[in-house]
Amino acid sequence: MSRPDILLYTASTMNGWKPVIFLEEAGVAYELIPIDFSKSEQKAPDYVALNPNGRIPTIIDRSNGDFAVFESGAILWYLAEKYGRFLSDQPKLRSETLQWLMFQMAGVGPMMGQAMYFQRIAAKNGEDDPFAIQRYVTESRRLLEVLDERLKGRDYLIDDGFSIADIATYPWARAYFWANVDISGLTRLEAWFDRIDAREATQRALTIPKAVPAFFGKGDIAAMEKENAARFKGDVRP
Ligand SMILES: N[C@@H](CCC(=O)N[C@@H](CS)C(=O)NCC(=O)O)C(=O)O
Repeated sequence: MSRPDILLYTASTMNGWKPVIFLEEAGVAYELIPIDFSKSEQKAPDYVALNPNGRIPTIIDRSNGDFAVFESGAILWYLAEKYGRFLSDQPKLRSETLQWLMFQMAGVGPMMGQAMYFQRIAAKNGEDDPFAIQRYVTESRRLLEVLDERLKGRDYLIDDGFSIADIATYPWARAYFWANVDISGLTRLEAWFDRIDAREATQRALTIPKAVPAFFGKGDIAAMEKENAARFKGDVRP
């Protein structure tokens, strides 16, 4: 059997799941190499040669001269073009998809990521900063309100259906619990969660390489918080 074109380096995190969701939804064969943060594999020189940011995810396209792509938004865009899925060819819809993809990459991800960092990592390692927490949680809520408004009269973020904008945004927004962001009143956002919660391929992707139910308010939250805080202790006191 020939090797799949796509080699994916990833871990079970919000950014790490994005390419997994794409590949599972598209039914594309891929090879996965899990990156173990506890061993700092994402900082190993061979890996940093592929991903200069020393983070996950990264893909290699073996059918394109072992071309490496880093940054989860760029990876989704690359895969969408390669496989002709989840990105419209119609210029306006295509632009809208990329606008909402950028909105996730520049807004929802970084703000919710910092909300998570200050509460789940910094505070748990003795650096409690209520001002920073308030700032990032409030900004995250504002961004989720923008999504809620966008979803008025729409099933998905873009009018022609499930797209890379949804793929990028869902793992972050859906982890509102882990960021301690209140979503009360955001009924369209919740309906969009329900819609994607019902997508079998996306839900399967959220178990690859492993499921982390605590991000979504389920399972042993205290244990995950402890593990997560210990794993990223060096991001608080190097
Ligand atoms: N903008 C990057 C962010 C990647 C990122 O922050 N990845 C995190 C996991 S969600 C990571 O690799 N963390 C490990 C570390 O910081 O060393 C992307 O979207 O690909």
